[in-house]
Amino acid sequence: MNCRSCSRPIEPFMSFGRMPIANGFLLPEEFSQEYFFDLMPSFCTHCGMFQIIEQPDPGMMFHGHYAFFSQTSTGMCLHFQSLAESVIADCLTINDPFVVEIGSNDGILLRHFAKSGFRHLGVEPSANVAQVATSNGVNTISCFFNTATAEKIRNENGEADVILAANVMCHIPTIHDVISGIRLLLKPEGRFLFEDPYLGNMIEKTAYDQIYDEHVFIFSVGAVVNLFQQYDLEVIDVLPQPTHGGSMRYTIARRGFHRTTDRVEKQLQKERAIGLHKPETFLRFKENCEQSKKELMKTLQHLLSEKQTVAGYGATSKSTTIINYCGITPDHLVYISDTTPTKQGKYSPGAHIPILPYTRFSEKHPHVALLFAWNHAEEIMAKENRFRQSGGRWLLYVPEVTILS
Ligand code: DWN
Ligand code: SAH
Repeated sequence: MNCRSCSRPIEPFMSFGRMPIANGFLLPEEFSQEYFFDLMPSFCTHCGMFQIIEQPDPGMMFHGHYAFFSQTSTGMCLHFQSLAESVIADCLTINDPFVVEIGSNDGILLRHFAKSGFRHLGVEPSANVAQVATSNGVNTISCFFNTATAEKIRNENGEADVILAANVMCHIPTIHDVISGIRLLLKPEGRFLFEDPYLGNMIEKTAYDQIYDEHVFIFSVGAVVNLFQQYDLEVIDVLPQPTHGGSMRYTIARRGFHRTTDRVEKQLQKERAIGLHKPETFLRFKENCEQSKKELMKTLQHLLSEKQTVAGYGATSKSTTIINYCGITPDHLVYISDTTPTKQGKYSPGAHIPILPYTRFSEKHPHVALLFAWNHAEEIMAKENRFRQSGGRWLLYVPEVTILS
């Protein structure tokens, strides 16, 4: 296997074992045909790109019944409102600008541009979530973004002033085709802003649940600089974000068109200081994952032996890695509650734990709730304060296995 960024040979440094499609919630009649692949992370010692070796075909993950709808979190709605406001103020001051978003999902970000009357277009292959955006007045085409899509958009609308992408660049294995497309579509002085979960945070918190089929890459600033410089594009700014457990926002532009902030070099220095370029860092991460798994299973076994009811909270994509790597079964978790109607009534990928509406959780609290949506902890704990007041306990596993009473 060769690195998807620099083409040098790469090897896995660990295996999480056989994994199902992370968002592949399913019905009992589908259990026997469930698809599995080997989830093996790898780190390219040449260019620093963290990636998984094998990824299922994109069409198996992103299709007409994709299970993740971005607007299920109020915190994320506020985050994208604030991103839209800063893009409008900083990048769209010229006459009749054009904004393109890659992976626009249900329109959580683009709706702010639509509402303010800006020319905009979302590119979203998962037709069901794209349909939600369209029905809310967000211009969306349902296809994968690549060079051919970029050419078509440019021919029909002209070049883009800004291209946006949140939590999607890390999903796309054919990254060179995507960057060629961005270069083709962007005005010479245009900017490409994207954000994704940050490798530094994942390593620091042992948040290994960021590793699943959709996340073919987990980026660091060093790896992103190396990737884009192959296209004479440079990282002109980086800005850490609290979203999804710790993300990084990157601003990319054609070399020489914009000033680069000091933050880029500072973050590169920080990455060197924490050893993000060293294989030893990933071997330590592997040991931390194994330790975290042991502690989580010890805690769940103990709760089971004490006859405590444990339910999962949030049927996240991330939970698929935790559940299947740790060996969590319906004996440990009676159900997982989730607010997404299309996940409810189905079963979790691999372990087949029932997904129930969150009303089930509030009507009859379990003794303990395993918080799979830990990245939304603040929002969820505020909303569910009755759970704790009535003696319920949250079980967390990031950054370490802890029970909050
Ligand atoms: O990168 C990705 C990010 C943006 O979203 C995608 N590959 C897929 C997805 O990842 P995820 O499923 O891990 O995302 P979340 O945002 O952690 O998922 C939250 C889940 O929890 C949703 O199914 C909704 C649910 N939820 C809930 O039941 N109650 C969420 C909140 C905030 C709640 O209060
Ligand atoms: N931007 C949203 C959605 C992230 S989930 C947010 O931050 O909440 C990832 C999204 O990217 C999915 O909706 C998926 O269908 C889409 N996607 C995956 N591959 C893509 C590609 N090649 N081009 C455009 N979108 C893609």
